[in-house]
Amino acid sequence: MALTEAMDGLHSGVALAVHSVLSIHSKARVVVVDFGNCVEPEILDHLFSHEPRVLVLSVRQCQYASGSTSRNKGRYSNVLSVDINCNIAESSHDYLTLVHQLLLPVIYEFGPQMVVMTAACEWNIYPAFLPNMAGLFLPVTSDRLVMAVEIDQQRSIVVNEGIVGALSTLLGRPYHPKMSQSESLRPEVCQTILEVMKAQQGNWKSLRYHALASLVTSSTGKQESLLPSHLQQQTIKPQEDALLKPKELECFKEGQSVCLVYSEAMKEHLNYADSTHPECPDRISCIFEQLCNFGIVERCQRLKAREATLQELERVHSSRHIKFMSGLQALKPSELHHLENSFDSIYLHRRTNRCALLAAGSILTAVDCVMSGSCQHGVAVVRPPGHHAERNNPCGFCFYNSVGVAAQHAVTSHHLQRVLVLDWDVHHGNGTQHMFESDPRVLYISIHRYDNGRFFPGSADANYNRVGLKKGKGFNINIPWNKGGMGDAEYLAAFLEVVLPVATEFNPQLVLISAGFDAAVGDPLGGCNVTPECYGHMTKFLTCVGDGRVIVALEGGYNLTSISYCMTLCAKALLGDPLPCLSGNLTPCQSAVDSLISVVGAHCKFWSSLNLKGKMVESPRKQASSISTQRSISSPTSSQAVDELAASLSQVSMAEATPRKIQDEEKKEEAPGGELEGACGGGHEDSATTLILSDCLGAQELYAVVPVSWCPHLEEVQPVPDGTLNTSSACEECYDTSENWCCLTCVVWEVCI
Ligand code: Q9C
Ligand code: ZN
Repeated sequence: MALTEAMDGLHSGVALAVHSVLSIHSKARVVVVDFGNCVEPEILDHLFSHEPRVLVLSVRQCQYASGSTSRNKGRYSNVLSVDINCNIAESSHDYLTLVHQLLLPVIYEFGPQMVVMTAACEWNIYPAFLPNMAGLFLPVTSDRLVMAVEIDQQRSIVVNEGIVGALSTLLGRPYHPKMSQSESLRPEVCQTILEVMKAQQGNWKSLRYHALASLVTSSTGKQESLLPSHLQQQTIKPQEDALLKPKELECFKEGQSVCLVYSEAMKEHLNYADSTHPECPDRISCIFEQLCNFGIVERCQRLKAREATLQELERVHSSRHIKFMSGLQALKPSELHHLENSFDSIYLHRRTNRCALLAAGSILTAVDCVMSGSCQHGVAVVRPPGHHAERNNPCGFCFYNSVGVAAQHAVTSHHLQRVLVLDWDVHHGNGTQHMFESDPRVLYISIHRYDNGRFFPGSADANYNRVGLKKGKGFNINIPWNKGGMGDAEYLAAFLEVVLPVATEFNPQLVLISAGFDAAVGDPLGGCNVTPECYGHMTKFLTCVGDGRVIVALEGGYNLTSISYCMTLCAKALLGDPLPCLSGNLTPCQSAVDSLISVVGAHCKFWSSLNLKGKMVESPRKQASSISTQRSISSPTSSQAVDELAASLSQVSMAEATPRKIQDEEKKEEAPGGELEGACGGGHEDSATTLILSDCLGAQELYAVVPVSWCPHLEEVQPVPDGTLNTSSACEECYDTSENWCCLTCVVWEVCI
């Protein structure tokens, strides 16, 4: 290997190191992420351009260049260059978006055994840069990460904090300095990401199937080069509070950093009539036993389970419901059995209330422990589960909404402004959504099977277009899968493309995971294939957002072996242990990609990190409750219309087997007239219509009616009363006999020539 003269010490060192790894391990794959400088940008590219075992990702700010740089076009398949025409040094948001949505998908697809990250000093890097990058790159290679950083005496303060934070992160304790409220993404960064994505789609499936891919391809040549004058180069001045001496940094605090709460008392709730019921007492004891076997329990601070108090429950449940629950202990088994029929998927026991109180109280204890600073993270091995429980009634094996009670407790008692509830139970957490859908302080994100409305709990409330209400608009994110079999590839894509960007932008002070493991391999109810390792990776990702406080609370999950391994991997992630790499095909299936496209389409106006195409209408924090009343917002530009069209067309393309529909809740049969989505123009009576519509659009010779995903009237869609729809009858209001099945307030008319 020839080192060129122009090469600086940092890069020649990295080149030699990579070369040496490859000579020792001939089959190794190495990723070099080079946050370099502009002086000699192409050295590593050239050195490794013909070495397929090395993938070079080089990110540079080139604020002196004009227009888009040619390197972004991608000359070598194993070199991905990201040249950005502005100074993004101070903006964490810019970097993180780039890493989440562009670099990580490619890195996971490449599947390296080692990542080498280099950072040159010329960049005025924001303090959390190194720890942020360390946290995100670590899990990919089971912690085989090398960071090569050039230190500049002049900026030693920022760099020192960064280095100490990075070391802490490498040691398994992600470092979370206070981040400034996230600024908006810079247009240059959005443009660059889309440009690189487009150029590299031929090389990387993860980019081809990225939720933004359809937007990328539909925007050919239209994007203007933007260089607003307000983006002058700025110099960074370290703030006073950045002048921390390493030993004062929080990351060096002694003590155990994960608390664990479990009690056998929660095994008492059981099904008298059916001992084979999946929600069985052994669920929690199996998990606990496995945590003991892996030496995890002894590494955690054990907390005592307690019952939730009346006052804590009343914040999210009605007194009627609480009274009903406490009355159960006085009933006979036969009476309890009889009562079960008034609910959906519920069995009752004399001890049900006590167990449900303990489940909720245990999570509250973990919240108090983590918020007091005595632990960084928490694990709650509890049952019965909670996320289906509504304010006023039990549902789906759930009685009190434990995570809901805990989120409200964090807001009310700990005065938190931003709590993230991430629900990866295979079922939608209807109860949690309903409790917080108008509250912007609690961001609810759920990844669940939806099956076009047919999967439990079987309501259209679980669809992607339920984005929250009033002030909570944008703070309810549903990621609905429309078929079974989803696994690591799909969950990873959901995380990299939606969960991480949004969670990072939200900047939560606390993350509560509604951790059902019924999407795991082998679950009898879920029909999905998520591996325990993947649950570990998802947990680890969440420790990288906001203040990095994460509590994992058990919800569903019915394969005792699976759930025990899954919880073990989550706990290991929280303890900072290296996680096994994800293996296998990590390309998400088309149906999952379609779901992600819908989610991004519904939420890009609330979250700038999902809005690389610049479709932002209002930022979520500034946005008022007025969105549905402001008509101006509902008139998209023509380029928006094109994007919506692209998004809805890609929906149509997966419709071969499953025409889009929201299932009539009472009527589980497929009757053509029972399709509801037509109310906003998106429904097609059958697949023949679908084909004709897309044909016409291809030929560009007809008018097309395109529903907008943010139509504020979508929520008002009701089932067709008698199950049939006569499209030729006159409109009840205006007696017009032309088509009356679309919402004319929101429809976008696209005139094709
Ligand atoms: N035909 C949780 O995972 N299934 N609850 C009922 C009715 C109920 C799942 C099927 C599944 C409830 C917490
Ligand atoms: Zn579930």
